[in-house]
Amino acid sequence: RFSPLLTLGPVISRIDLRGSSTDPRDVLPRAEFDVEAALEKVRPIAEDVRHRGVAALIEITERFDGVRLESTRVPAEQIAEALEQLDPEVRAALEESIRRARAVHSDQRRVGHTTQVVPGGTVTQRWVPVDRVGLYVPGGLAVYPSSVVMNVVPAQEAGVPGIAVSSPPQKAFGGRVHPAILAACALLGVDEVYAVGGAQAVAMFALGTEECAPVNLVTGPGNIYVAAAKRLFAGRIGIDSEAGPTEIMVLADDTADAAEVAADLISQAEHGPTSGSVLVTASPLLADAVEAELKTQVARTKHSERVAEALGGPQSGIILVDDLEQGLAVVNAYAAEHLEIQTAEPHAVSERVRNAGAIFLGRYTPVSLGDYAAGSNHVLPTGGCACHSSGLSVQTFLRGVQVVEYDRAALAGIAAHVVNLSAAEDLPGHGDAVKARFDWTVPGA
Ligand code: HSO
Ligand code: ZN
Repeated sequence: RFSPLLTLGPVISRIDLRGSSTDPRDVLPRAEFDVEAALEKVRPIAEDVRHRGVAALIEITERFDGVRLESTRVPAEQIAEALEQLDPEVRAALEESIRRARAVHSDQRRVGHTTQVVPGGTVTQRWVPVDRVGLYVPGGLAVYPSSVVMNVVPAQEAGVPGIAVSSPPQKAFGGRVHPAILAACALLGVDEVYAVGGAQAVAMFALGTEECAPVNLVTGPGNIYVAAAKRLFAGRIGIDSEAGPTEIMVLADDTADAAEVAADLISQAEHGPTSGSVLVTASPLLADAVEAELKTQVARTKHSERVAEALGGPQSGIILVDDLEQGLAVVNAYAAEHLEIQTAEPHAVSERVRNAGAIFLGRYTPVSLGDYAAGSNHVLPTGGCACHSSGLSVQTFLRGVQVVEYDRAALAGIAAHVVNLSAAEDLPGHGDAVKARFDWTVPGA
């Protein structure tokens, strides 16, 4: 295969940080992902859905997806049919992926805990699933039945009673949601599916329509318009983090295999031209070898054009560092969605990583294993959000509720402190609410 992009310049840029104290964030910008600008386009869509519900969704879908829907809800027969027609090998793979994800996510369930603060005074932390979630599954350059698994399994393991999925209808599949996505829903026992994509799907979930009851929380990755719609409705509903383009950072030393590292960098670049693929190494030898491998592998990979664009973009690069120490500084500053550690002692190195969405240790743990079937979740914080957010888990779908109970003696024991603090904040009514229980006199207050 010949890709014209490959002849333009180096397959990936080289950034030499050796002997320099430059902040790596300055040399490796994230791909442009201007959610604010997308908000302008999303607002009128949201307003239309608010006022006209299903009629608006049908019109918007016709405009953006070129599909005229009868109803936004996918009929049960279509879901069943998709499962019947699913390739048996894909079915077996999805079933194993679901099994492993369930094993991991069921272990994440939180049990409530009661703390006895003083005799007669307790605080119980209770974990309650949200009532209803909307899970978005993108269409676009690829289809993501695996993302159905990654959204639905933690919601189910959290005990969410109402689970709805939405995904854009595909012209190429007779105007239906992609059959692999429908089949994944069927395997997971999800029967509430909508053929709506983009910002309009988030608006449908957040506002509700004649066909879809409003949800409490929307999760799942999507394009910039989906991210903008999540931002628009955040507060009214809960959201997971706004998903940006996929990223992989590989921290490697001389012990790494250049062909494998190159294949891993390409695997995530395959998601689209704005994906970020970064190698961090103190070994110029490995850097050269990976670059050479990228050249040959990019030329023969199926989606070479978008892979070449992603690798050639300013968000990708090979970063040369002095040593592991500086490599870790780069890793922690970048806060990658996916971090692979391909070094002699991956465990020890991993202990020193503070910022990463998920960490993949050693040669036999490529990111693509995690994308499909490790049991881990593949909906992870991108764009540096790993320094404050986590990937999807059971916890995403739970709320903590504190249940507080003090008896008379326990309240008496703390009453003076409450009254004195309320006076210090000039909120004496707070203190009075305690005093009222003790004939308005509290010793020591
Ligand atoms: N790497 C993507 C997930 C994915 N890969 C789905 C393939 N299918 C974001 O973590
Ligand atoms: Zn992937």
